Amino acid sequence: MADVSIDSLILKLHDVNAVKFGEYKLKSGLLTPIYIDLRVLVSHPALMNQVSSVIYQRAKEENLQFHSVCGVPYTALPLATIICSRNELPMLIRRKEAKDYGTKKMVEGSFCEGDTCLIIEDTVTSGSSILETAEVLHKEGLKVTDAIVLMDREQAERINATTAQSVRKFILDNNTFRPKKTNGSDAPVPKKPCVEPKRILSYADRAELPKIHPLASKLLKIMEEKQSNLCVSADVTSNKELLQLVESVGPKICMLKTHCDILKDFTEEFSQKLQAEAEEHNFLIFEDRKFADIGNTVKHQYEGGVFRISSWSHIVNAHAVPGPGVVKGLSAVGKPLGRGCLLIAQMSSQGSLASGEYTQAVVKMAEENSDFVIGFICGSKVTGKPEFLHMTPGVQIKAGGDLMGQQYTTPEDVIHNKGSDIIIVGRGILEAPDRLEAAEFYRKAGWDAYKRRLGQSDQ
Ligand code: S5P
Repeated sequence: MADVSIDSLILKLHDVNAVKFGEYKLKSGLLTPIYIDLRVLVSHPALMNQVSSVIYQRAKEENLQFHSVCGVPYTALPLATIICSRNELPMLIRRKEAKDYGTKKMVEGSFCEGDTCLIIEDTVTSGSSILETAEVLHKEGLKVTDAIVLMDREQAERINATTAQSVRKFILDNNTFRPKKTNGSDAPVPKKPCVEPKRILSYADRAELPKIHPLASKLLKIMEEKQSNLCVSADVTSNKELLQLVESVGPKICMLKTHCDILKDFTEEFSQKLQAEAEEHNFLIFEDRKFADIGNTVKHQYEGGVFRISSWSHIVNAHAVPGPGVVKGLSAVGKPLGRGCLLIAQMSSQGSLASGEYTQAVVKMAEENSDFVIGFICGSKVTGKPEFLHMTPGVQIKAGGDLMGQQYTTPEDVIHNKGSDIIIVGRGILEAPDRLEAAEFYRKAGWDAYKRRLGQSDQ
């Protein structure tokens, strides 16, 4: 790769208005002699190549050791692509937003757990977008020890000179950035060939994790024992029909999901019968109540009223919209009883607002309350932490949806491609001519997909 003259690069950046000299007012009100905006770079391929070369040279000068490169979206993404393509380095793409239900892995590309990833960024002010990217990579098990930044905007904007010489100085002086909030060590990591693919833990392995919640562990053991990652969504309207359904599909499922408020004749006696069925057939009960109020209110809704949900349901779920108080309220009732909660990180319905940053915030809330939150309702894996369970509704073998926004995806897609753990199937089974046969079909489809995920597809 040809050496790039920094001076000529600065002049060219100036020519395309990526760097402007003059007097510019910052958001803070201060005046600065330099203004930097590298987003225009994509329209100037020769310049893109030069900037990429400067960044890569810097990585070589610093003798940085890494297995892959990730550009902070969006401006640095094409820069990382050029660097990786020219130098035949593996690249990873960090998804910035994951808009569509179920499409999101947050990091695209192949890597091994513990691999080191170098972050590339065009400009930096506070470093927050680098840290954000580093956190996403960390969640997936990657180490981040270094980031290369073309320009430090804060330092550039503070300098008092208007000459290219000064710009040259800060490009050369300030473009290796060490994210502080990472768990990775600062010591250079020896580059090792990625011989072993990232090992995917089995349900049984996860049941034994030291930090696993006892209820999550119990569910994972049931799944392994019954070879079932199927949860039937018992959306029927009478106690009798629900109990008949459970007697029939009980042996096929790891969990039964209820909506007790659609039952026309719910009684305490019925809830006792349901618990007995759960005991007999070895499954957990998940009341899909979707709590979404302040802590004090959900506490009453969970414990009292007609349904007394906490007395019979092992698992409940909640929206994170109210903030962590909703978990605190539920936890006050459920934790002493050994219950667990799922947070709704994404929804299967069209136009759902639970995506992107919201989903990320939900994951954070779960991590901060892992003594009660055992997992997520989601379209795909939202965290790399194996202690959390991922449960996905909107599953049917035929694609499509209903007339009210429901969107379906297949067991193979949910479990194998999207990395979720449990398929939740309602009408796919309830509307089948033979519910037991349909339950066995979905159990097998979900389990086969899980085996393929583990790389045991021939079993
Ligand atoms: O995002 C969601 C979350 C849930 S819990 N989408 C959903 O469909 N659900 C629930 O899963 C929904 O309330 C219903 O009980 C079930 C899906 O039913 P199906 O008949 O469409 O499979």
